[in-house]
Amino acid sequence: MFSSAWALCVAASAVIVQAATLDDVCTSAYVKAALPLDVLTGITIDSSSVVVSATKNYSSASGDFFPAATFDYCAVQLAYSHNGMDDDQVLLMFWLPAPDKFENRYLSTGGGGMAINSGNSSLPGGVMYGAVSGATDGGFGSFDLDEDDVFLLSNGTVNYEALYMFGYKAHHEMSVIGKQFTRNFFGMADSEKLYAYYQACSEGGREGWSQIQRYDDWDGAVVGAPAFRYAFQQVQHLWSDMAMKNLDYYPPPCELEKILNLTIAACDPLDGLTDGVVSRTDLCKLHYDLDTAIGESYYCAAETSSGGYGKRQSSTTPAQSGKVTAKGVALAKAIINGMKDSKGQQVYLSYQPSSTWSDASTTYNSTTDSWEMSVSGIGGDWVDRYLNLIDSESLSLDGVTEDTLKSWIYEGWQLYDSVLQTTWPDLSVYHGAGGKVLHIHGESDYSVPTASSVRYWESVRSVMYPGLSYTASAAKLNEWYRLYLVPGAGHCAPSTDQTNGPFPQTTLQVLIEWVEKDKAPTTLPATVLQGSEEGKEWELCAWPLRPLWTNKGTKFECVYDQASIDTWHWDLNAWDMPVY
Ligand SMILES: *[C@@H]1O[C@H](CO)[C@@H](O)[C@H](O)[C@H]1NC(C)=O
Ligand SMILES: *[C@@H]1O[C@H](CO)[C@@H](O)[C@H](O)[C@H]1NC(C)=O
Ligand SMILES: *[C@@H]1O[C@H](CO)[C@@H](O)[C@H](O)[C@H]1NC(C)=O
Ligand SMILES: *[C@@H]1O[C@H](CO)[C@@H](O)[C@H](O)[C@H]1NC(C)=O
Ligand SMILES: *[C@@H]1O[C@H](CO)[C@@H](O)[C@H](O)[C@H]1NC(C)=O
Ligand SMILES: [Ca+2]
Repeated sequence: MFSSAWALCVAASAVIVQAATLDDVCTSAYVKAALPLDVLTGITIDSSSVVVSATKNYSSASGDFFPAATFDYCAVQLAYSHNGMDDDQVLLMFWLPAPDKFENRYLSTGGGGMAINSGNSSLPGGVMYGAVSGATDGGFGSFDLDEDDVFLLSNGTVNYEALYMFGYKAHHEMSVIGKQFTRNFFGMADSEKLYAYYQACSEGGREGWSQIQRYDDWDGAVVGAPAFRYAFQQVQHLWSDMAMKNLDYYPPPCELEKILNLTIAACDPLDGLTDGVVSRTDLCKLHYDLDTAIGESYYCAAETSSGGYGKRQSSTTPAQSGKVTAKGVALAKAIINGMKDSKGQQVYLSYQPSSTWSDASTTYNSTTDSWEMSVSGIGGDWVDRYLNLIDSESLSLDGVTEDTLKSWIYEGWQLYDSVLQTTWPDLSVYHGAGGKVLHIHGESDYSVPTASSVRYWESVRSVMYPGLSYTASAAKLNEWYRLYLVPGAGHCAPSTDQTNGPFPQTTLQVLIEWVEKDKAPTTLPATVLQGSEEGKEWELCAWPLRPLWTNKGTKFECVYDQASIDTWHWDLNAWDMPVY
């Protein structure tokens, strides 16, 4: 046992701390003495808020972003406040590895949807690599509250503090506090390097970019499918509904599912390997004619869903059968072709063919025995709450036109450009400090269009390397920021429709090797995580190279294919402003 006198002597050398056990350091007194009280001006860490507990032999299951692992950790929750603000309290949760497992690493984790954290679920992804892992509650009141829960104050005005915390402030504060706390806790000398990382997907991907665009807090970041270009991203969720309204056609879900299945079947072989995975959605765009689906029969059995959490009743959908209609195909085309205004000008990019039609879901009405529009919850929440400042989730598209959607984008873009848009293309602060980025995005993402990430990578390339040829600037950017599209993957996860598709489960490990050992990845390793090919290893190609199998599927290459690359570049000619 260590005496409390020793515990107070936190700045003692790393040698002493590394000889300590988890029980020696995972105490309230030790943690309080290690708090970085003066690390950020304008904030006060509340020593009395500290809650400490040790967990031994914790087994964390295999996830999409990290493999299974078993480890001991010390959980530390603490609170801080911004000076001069009433009722302000921000909670941080850190999981720290045992002293003999610590590898001079720190990892920030982020949220998804409207959440700024993922509870504890992302924290194992750092501890298993000898990193202290952190999560923040953004000051929203608890780790379970999301930004949209607190965005409107009770008098109907905007909670700007919560908005800016969500936008970018909370993550910067957590990184600064977390890194110094890590140093103090493990008694690192000032001369010792602490490697700092980030890993998250979706909204968490946007949070990652919010930091990379402003700060140099991290040495490396894994950002997945970022929900950025926010005003566009949120409104584009309403495009499928708008397209249905324009066609006055609300398809049974089974019809769209059939169109998806036919698309996957037709486009799977175009990459040179018939494996159930559309690794080249660009070739699918170039060569698959959706009209060939018209007249194909579909059938889906009746289903009763047991009315999950928050739903009072179970709901029943009837058996669906019929033939794919011309209107069903017109809808699919309108979705793939993306948002247009009333003049036919392109407002935004869209999903790749072979993505599920998630925004186009309809609801069955048993009174009329027909399918009805079910407005996208994410899109509706954005317009009601963030544009109209109404606490509601029942947006109707009555009276709404393509030009209304466009005006919603413009309004949100102006209102939140500096806080949520998150597409600032000049990364010179982060790059200047040596920061690396591994950006991944499922090629069949149904929630954040894959082309959205391609567009941002291209914006950074053209803004940071003007005057160089395409291939020369791409090569320069790839020296520190690489984008990998994941064949068959959906949103931040493998897809249920293309189960033989891989997912890059060890990306943080690859990043660590790149940052700490200068081992730059060329291809990114990925593994099939489900289905009959579970465990099969893949290599992902770095943009702008594209995967291709030749020799009857026996030879794999990453190829440069200009016609395919061009399909990823959207001319958003509805705007006079640059859209990064
Ligand atoms: C740790 O957990 C694993 C399985 O979860 C178990 O097999 C093993 O015995 C445990 N070890 C200790 C030291 O408790
Ligand atoms: C998160 O981790 C802390 C510390 O181990 C634990 O007390 C808490 O119950 C965990 N929360 C959930 C939801 O598992
Ligand atoms: C709304 O409430 C907030 C928080 O209580 C307060 O600071 C603000 O002044 C109020 N605004 C108006 C217009 O009443
Ligand atoms: C689509 O394919 C999946 C997987 O093979 C299958 O389970 C489903 O029934 C198919 N849907 C339709 C409408 O044919
Ligand atoms: C179903 O349709 C009827 C008739 O149009 C309508 O009154 C009712 O509100 C609809 N039910 C739901 C759940 O939308
Ligand atoms: Ca294939």
